[in-house]
Amino acid sequence: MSKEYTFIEVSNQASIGIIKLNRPNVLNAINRPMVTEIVKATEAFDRDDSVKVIILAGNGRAFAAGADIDEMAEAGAIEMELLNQFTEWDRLAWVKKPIIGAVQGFALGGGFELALCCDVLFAAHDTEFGFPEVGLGVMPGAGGTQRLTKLMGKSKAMEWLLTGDRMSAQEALHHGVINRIIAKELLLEETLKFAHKIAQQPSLSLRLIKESVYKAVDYSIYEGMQYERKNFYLLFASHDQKEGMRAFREKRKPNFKGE
Ligand code: CO8
Repeated sequence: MSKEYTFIEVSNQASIGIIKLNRPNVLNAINRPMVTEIVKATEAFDRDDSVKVIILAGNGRAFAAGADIDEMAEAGAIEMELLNQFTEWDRLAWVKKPIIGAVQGFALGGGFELALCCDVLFAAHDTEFGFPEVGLGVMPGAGGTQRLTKLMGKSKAMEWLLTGDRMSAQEALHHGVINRIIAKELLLEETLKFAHKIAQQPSLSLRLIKESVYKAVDYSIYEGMQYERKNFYLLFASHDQKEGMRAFREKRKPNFKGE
């Protein structure tokens, strides 16, 4: 466990980098130093060749109950503009390795937005998602209106964002916001199992698949397919493509090197 972080716990378990939010007294409310730490740890794992997949998790009663309201309550608009804090959050979208969220309890406001930065989301039965910002006289500011709408469509997203109502894990699953619901006591174990499964795959393929899927979210189908094709061609420059196809023909397991 690393000593360089105050608001998160960081560990590395056999090619899986794990980041746990750790402010349980305030339900992991996300203050600015915590964002800095999350981004720093995620980028460090992204650069670390021994790590293939990153897990982002909460603890106790929450993944995170939102941005730290105490930190924001007295802020002014110009101060916020000059602080420009969201450029730091934006860096999470540049992380190349798969990020799997393991969420439990409250995933509200900025906590929900952080969960939506993950590529795959597993949630415990007790998870409650929501954007209560409307009731605080504000609105989501770290991608909530955009990412939720892309995931569940305009009408449903509008409903959750305008009411501030909470969404159960079951509803989130139904609307394609999360991948799986898992018993709380097995959440980390099952997430790790999934992460290890992905980690067996050649890392260049993982990287370019992730990149291509996000193009599908933002590009037209034609532009997205051109992008996909270039990435497909690029993989033919890799050792792992030669090894993967050779191993298939020789009826043996491939030995991937991540290059
Ligand atoms: N910020 C600061 N402190 C919090 C937060 C929060 N978001 N959430 C909970 N806490 C604190 C409480 O103040 C309390 O502290 P204390 O014990 O010192 O009084 C402690 O955590 C436990 O909370 P509760 O006593 O309220 O626990 P309950 O079980 O009664 O209620 C709830 C749990 C329903 C989750 C309740 O705490 C709650 O409503 N929290 C606020 C949820 C919310 O409104 N989130 C949105 C915040 S705004 C936002 O996220 C904007 C995102 C955009 C940008 C991100 C920038 C970084």
